[in-house]
Amino acid sequence: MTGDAVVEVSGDHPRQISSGHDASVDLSLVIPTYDEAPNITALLHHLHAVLDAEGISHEILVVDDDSPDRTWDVAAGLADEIPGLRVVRRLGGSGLATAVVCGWTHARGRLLGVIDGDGQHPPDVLPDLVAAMDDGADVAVASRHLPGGGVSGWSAARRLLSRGAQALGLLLLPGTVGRVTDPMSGYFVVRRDVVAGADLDPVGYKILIEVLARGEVERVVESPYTFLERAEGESKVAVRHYLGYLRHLMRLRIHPLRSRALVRYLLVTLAALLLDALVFVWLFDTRGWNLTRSAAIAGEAGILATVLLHDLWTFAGRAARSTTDRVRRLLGVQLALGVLLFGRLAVINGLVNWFHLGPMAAFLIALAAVMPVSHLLGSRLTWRGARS
Ligand SMILES: Nc1nc2c(ncn2[C@@H]2O[C@H](COP(=O)(O)OP(=O)(O)OP(=O)(O)O)[C@@H](O)[C@H]2O)c(=O)[nH]1
Ligand SMILES: [Mg+2]
Repeated sequence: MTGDAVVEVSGDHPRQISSGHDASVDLSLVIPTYDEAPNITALLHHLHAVLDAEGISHEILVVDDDSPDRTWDVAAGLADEIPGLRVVRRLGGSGLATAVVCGWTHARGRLLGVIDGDGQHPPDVLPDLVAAMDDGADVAVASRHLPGGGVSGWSAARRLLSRGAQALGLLLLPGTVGRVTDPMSGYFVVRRDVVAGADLDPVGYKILIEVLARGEVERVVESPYTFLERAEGESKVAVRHYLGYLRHLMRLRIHPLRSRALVRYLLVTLAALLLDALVFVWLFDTRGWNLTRSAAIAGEAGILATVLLHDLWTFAGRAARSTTDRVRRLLGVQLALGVLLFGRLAVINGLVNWFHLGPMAAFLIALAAVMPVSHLLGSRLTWRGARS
């Protein structure tokens, strides 16, 4: 009796969240489940009642990893009573965070949310989160660590582990983990377009960290809540989840090395250096201009090429596109690279005057030594908001 409410998908489901949404659905709430049959019915009724009472148009997507206790089947049995309920039965896949992303790829709403399926996240906080989103937040997080929030019935060891994990996150990813009081929260709402272009690739449990690290997040708002005790069923938290968390942090730490943005970064740098060299050869060799002037103008050409290419290509669609932003970036790169350009001129002159190198050799050495670092540094500083 699974009915039409169940969609079966395979584990290696695409991760791309589309940018288009259905105007009639405000919130798409995903509930990742594994063996939550004893909890899911009460939770679904409670959620539906709260959202209905608040007049929030919604759909609820239960994403179940083919639970042995047939949670998906139990949930699907409620589809007639709870309009907007859909069940995704994932075959051959596992993991809380990827289940959430899978649910979001099936979602139709303007806002994408997530809540645990075991009743530990009180549904009554959901309207606060949606209200924060309506007030302009990019992400609204339910937090245990704000005044008014907390955990009930956690042992000292579990509190310590949770805080330890947070501290580790702060150490490795301060710019991401430090943005919220409760980065471990599995209860939050995000605007669709914040994650639509992002390549979400989470490991383990901590989907919020993935969203904060890879999404286009400007404004985060938190609401306090108390993490309730699990009513029925068993926790799935195991030692491997702590290891998974560590792997997740490391992956995000080095993620610029894997991202498409970095490849473009490097190509732009290379192109700028090439242009720099060509302009220098042309001015110095062909036109016969003096060394310092040729090197300065060549360096400037490289800087302008960097700004232009990053804006039009590397971060196209990501960085803010207004003229003011462009001017701000141009000035930023100019400042950062301009200082190093002076350094380069000094190196060139030093090599020629003190080490008696030929001007071309001196130029090339300075180009190779100073400019790649400065281009990367300048780009890094200036496109900070682009979060590569
Ligand atoms: N689809 C799916 N859901 C999962 C998976 N692991 C956990 N979940 C669900 O994710 C939610 C949170 O998991 P829990 O095991 O309750 O983790 P927790 O709430 O941090 O820990 P406890 O306080 O011990 O319950 C629950 O709804 C689980 O059923 C998984 O591999 N796949
Ligand atoms: Mg739980």
